[in-house]
Amino acid sequence: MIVDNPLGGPYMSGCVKGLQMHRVLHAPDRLKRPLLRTGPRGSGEFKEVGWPEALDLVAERLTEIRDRYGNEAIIRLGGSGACNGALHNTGLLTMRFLSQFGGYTDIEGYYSSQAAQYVTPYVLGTRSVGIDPGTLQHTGLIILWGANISDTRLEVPMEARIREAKVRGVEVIVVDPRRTSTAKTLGTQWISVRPGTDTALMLAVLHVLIEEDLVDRGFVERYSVGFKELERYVLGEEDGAPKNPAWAEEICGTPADVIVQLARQWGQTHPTAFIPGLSIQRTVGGEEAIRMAIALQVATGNLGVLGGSSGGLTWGRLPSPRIGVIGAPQNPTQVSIPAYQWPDAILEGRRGGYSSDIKAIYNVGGNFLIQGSDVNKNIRAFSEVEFSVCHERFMTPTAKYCDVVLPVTTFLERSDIVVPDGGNYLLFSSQAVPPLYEARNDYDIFCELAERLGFLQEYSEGRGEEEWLRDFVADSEVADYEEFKREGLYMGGDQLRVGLSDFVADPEAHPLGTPSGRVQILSEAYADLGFTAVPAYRGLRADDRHPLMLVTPKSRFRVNSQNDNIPWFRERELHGLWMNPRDAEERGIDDGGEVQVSSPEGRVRVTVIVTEDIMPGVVCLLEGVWPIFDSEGVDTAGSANFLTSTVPTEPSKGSRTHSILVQVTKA
Ligand SMILES: Nc1nc2c(c(=O)[nH]1)N[C@H]1C(S)=C(S)[C@@H](COP(=O)(O)OP(=O)(O)OC[C@H]3O[C@@H](n4cnc5c(=O)[nH]c(N)nc54)[C@H](O)[C@@H]3O)O[C@H]1N2
Ligand SMILES: Nc1nc2c(c(=O)[nH]1)N[C@H]1C(S)=C(S)[C@@H](COP(=O)(O)OP(=O)(O)OC[C@H]3O[C@@H](n4cnc5c(=O)[nH]c(N)nc54)[C@H](O)[C@@H]3O)O[C@H]1N2
Ligand SMILES: [Mo]
Repeated sequence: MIVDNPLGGPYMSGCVKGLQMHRVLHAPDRLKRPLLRTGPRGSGEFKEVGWPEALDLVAERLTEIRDRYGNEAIIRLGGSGACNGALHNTGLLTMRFLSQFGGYTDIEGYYSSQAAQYVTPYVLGTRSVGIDPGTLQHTGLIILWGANISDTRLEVPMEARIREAKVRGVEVIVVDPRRTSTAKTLGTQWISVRPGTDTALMLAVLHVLIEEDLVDRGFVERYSVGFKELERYVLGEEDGAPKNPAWAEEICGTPADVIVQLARQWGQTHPTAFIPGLSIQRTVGGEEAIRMAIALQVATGNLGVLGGSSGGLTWGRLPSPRIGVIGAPQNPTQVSIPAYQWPDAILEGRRGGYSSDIKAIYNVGGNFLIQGSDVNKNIRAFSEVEFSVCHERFMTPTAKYCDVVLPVTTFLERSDIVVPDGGNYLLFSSQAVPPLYEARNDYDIFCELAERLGFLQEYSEGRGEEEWLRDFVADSEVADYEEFKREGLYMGGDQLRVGLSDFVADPEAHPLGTPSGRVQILSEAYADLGFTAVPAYRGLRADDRHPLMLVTPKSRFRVNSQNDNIPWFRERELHGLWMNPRDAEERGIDDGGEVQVSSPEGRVRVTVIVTEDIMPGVVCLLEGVWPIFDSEGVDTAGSANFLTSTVPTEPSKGSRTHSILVQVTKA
């Protein structure tokens, strides 16, 4: 039986994906030996070969590509999967290898959080703006805005801390187009909002705060610049359009009286913890939602306050305990392309304004033929390169397009130190079983290749796993390696950290790294990019051809695309297109029927789930499903990224996988 580490106390509990990880380890379709492609790309025809033959081939092909086209002809893809290991880190290991090989084209930015990472420094001068979940014991109101905590967690102790607050009588408001499991189990109120319209809803909240004199003027004055200009925009003093609840209702689909209520609760309860999901910034104009959320936490006097929050992303936005990690030297070519547009960069190259012409893909810890937006385009990109290699646990749709597929271990087959996304603790993940079949660690695969290419000493520095982990701990605040390894958990001293609390305690002594030293509700630097100086609503509007808005959130039972090939996980949840009864009736669609979902980019066929758990005008397909193609090549499993677009949100060039317009018809 698998149990939680008792040292973690009541708040550190594993999730279903971790507790059931043995099903991944022992899955019958685990890759067992290296594979070379024998049929056309995507056909899934491979032959098994020995490790020496596979590695010789990879070393030879990489060298050929480099010699003929230069290092920047090789692109690094992936970097997730097992991404938070200090050693077995799919991103860092690949960067280290390709840098020492002379360089590569890197992907810059993040699928997860690019818009927020980009915009937050303009407003706050830092990205370190999160809260420790323990601070929720001091909160008076929790607003989960596009945050489905009971499925996505966003910090291990978060769910338990919210539940505890709710039991204490704290209201938990959930703002989401869907009535999620979070809304049902943690929430006290569900407020529905159309995707990508959060900025409009927040502007209307501010309108009410201003009208009802609920703005904390002293706080605004002391800690920010530009509130006056935002106020004028909100009141419509320049454009004659007040951003009031009636204005927002039309855009957001949220009733005006609900907006008024929300504003009153927010303005009257102190402190309020506003916890955004990452979802609100994976939209067209997602940058503005983050700017506006911060402005609201300033207006209500909650930024940097115990029990409050900054309004910026909370997940991963505080430092974890210092610990050594495997180093990745700077990429010698210094060439990179926006992560969200990697297929465009491959297909268009320098001709299309990108910085390199890409001829080879090195993919480690990524399944972008499911997870990348616009899968049809991704398939074309993978079809075009001269060479592609991946390290994988399974024959994923992406692996099927690679020339060489190298079988890797899961995290249960190796030891590592796991650095959480922002929590003040570290985990020691001890090897549970030796590597199965012929699977190898990513690290060992790169060592073998480095040896063939003449830089093994540089890559490994003569160290194996145990030596690296000891060295990492030596370079940390953890005193005793053996004890840490035995106990599996190291807790940092302070579990009640609030980002920006220094600044709020003494803004003169701890000014922000912004031009004014204060919160830039108005940012000239941002306006210089061609956008509004104060946050303003901009977003997609549905049209006649594509009248429905699609969201594509995470499944409780998958890590993005991981686990969908494993029946136990797949059977936990019915996959289908969520649709409100009103939209279904309009189209003569019955629950359980087959529909076609089409966007400007592509189409899928899928079963429909007619439910009141999604608001009218919005449909939902959980992301991460492995496609099943019919004879015409149309996906019949409902894999969301056949419908998404690689046109990013600007200026961050971030993903917008929650801003998709679609039409749904009976199949
Ligand atoms: N179980 C599980 N947990 C995960 C992951 C996983 O794959 N599975 N993935 C991890 C990763 S990589 C990341 S980046 C994070 C992502 O974390 P998030 O981005 O927060 O997760 P999502 O599920 O995309 O969205 C959360 C909720 O926001 C709602 N939503 C979508 N668009 C909007 C919008 O425009 N406005 C509002 N108000 N709500 C909206 C969705 O309906 C959903 O219920 O989760 C992490 N946690
Ligand atoms: N429509 C839509 N698309 C999305 C999103 C969305 O919300 N909606 N979310 C986006 C987000 S936030 C993210 S982070 C991306 C995630 O995109 P990906 O990173 O492509 O997602 P995963 O499915 O987690 O793929 C990781 C792969 O790594 C493999 N793997 C696991 N462990 C290891 C290991 O130790 N070594 C190696 N070599 N491989 C390993 C797994 O088998 C899996 O195939 O997807 C993005 N795509
Ligand atoms: Mo992510």
